[in-house]
Amino acid sequence: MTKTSTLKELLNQKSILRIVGAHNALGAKLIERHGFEGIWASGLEISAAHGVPDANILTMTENLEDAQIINDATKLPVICDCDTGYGNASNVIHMVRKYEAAGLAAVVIEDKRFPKVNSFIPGRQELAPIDEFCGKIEAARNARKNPDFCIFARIEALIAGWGLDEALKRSDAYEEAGADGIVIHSKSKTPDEIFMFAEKRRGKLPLIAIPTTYYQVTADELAAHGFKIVIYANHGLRASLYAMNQIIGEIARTGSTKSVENKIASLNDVFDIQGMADIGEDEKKFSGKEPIRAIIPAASDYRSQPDLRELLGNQPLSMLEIAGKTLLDRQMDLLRSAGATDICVIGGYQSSQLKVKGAQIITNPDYEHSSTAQSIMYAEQHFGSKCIITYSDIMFDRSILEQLLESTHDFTIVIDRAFQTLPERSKKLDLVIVEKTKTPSGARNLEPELFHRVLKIGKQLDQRKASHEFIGVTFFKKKGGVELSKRWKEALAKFKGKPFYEADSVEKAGFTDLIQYLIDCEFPIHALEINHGWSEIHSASDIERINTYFRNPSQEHASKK
Ligand code: SPV
Ligand code: MG
Repeated sequence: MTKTSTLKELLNQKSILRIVGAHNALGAKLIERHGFEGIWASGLEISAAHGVPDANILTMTENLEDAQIINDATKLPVICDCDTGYGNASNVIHMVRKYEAAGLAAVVIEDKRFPKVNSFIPGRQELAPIDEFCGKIEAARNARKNPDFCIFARIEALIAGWGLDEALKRSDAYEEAGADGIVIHSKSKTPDEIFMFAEKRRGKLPLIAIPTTYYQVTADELAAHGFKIVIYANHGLRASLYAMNQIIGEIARTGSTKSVENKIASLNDVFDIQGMADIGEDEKKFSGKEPIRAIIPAASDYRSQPDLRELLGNQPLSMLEIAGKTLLDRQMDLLRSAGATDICVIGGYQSSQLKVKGAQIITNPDYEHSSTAQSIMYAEQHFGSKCIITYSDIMFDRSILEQLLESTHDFTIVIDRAFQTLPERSKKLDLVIVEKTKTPSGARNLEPELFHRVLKIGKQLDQRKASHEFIGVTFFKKKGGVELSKRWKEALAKFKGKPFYEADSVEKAGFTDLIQYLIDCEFPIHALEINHGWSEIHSASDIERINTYFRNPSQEHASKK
């Protein structure tokens, strides 16, 4: 349904229509939210918003542009204040064509001389001769394509001090000329003269009141006196002028915004009225690019590692500085450079010391009695349709993430085959056994075999049988995340207080225990095979090596591009 027919339909209903003035999209949206039936694109509001007097200083084009912005922001029909029609009958013809084509519901033209001034400015309120104004109404009728596009005639006789009889005479003439409604404007402090007008006029056209000076009147009283539309013409503008003045003044006086913070709309209110939520939804639906999320479980207390105790003091490992930047910031840079937009860090030990910009921090309050599986599951809400998990005690090359994000599998971990060639490390490694490759022996395989199917994962696997080491980086899609949540809940219920794979109890399960559970539940876990390109940070020598790597600018450039 077009807005012209909406307005026509509303006019056929019995009750009075309540219309509120706006000068921009924000006001229009608020008016709609509060359940009004339409919007008045007010000349006073629009000119004030442009910082100029309401005296035909703005051109028709400028007024139309703002009316269109208002119209686009709302489903409500917009009735446009078109002053005197911007000139003579020829200007009115052009104006009606433009306003109708723009999808506006109605125009109001007033019977003053061009250039007009606002009706509440004393002095210069000059009326146009009746015939001349009737000519404008006829021209407007003639110019419109759709008879539902309303042309309302506004009588300024009471404003100009010409009295009730002149107003009534004009009402008859304008109805005769084909107007669709009559605005009877008044600057009286009471509604008596417009009530008198309503009682005495002979015509049948819908009557419109603009109760600016006789503000005590209610919509019901106006309806009872035969009015069909009430326009609260300028209250949004005056409200915002008042509020802005108060707040800006208070900031000037106090030298801070502290005292005004709870007197103003919150940023969330602003985002809400701007439709930020819709944008998020639209982007999800139409951008074709799923947002990449990331989780960094950083809850562990590493002080039990002698090398780290001294370096860390009582900081979490993530706050360790590596070549002038914290480990956490380096991981954030890496994740962001691979396209992760939504990063969540799970704190635990000294989580208040986790300082990071642009990431959400969630705390695992039970970090001392739980482990990585529990910490990761604290961020369950964060999984989404593409999610990277990276342990907080590793650094790796960006190319690994790029390859990982190419995985077509639901759940992919990164495994390194170089571990077998390295000297033995003090820490127990997360070992992996993958399915043997299916390539017939002796034949070449054109496609590189990057991804393997994981059969076993855990610290207690036989090192001679293990083919790879899990580096602590995982990527899963929606199905993988759903499976992870489901199996975690199931395991918690089934193994409550009991050993769970390599953990003393399910509550203390490591992430690899949970992955093994998924494998045993026949959920396919795949692995991206790499050869070096990463390091854990567990000892003074690890730190030294990584510092050197990042201090060498050519290497840093290569890894960050
Ligand atoms: C306007 O809002 O611009 C009007 C109504 O014309 S009033 O200012 O009350 O005259
Ligand atoms: Mg006006």
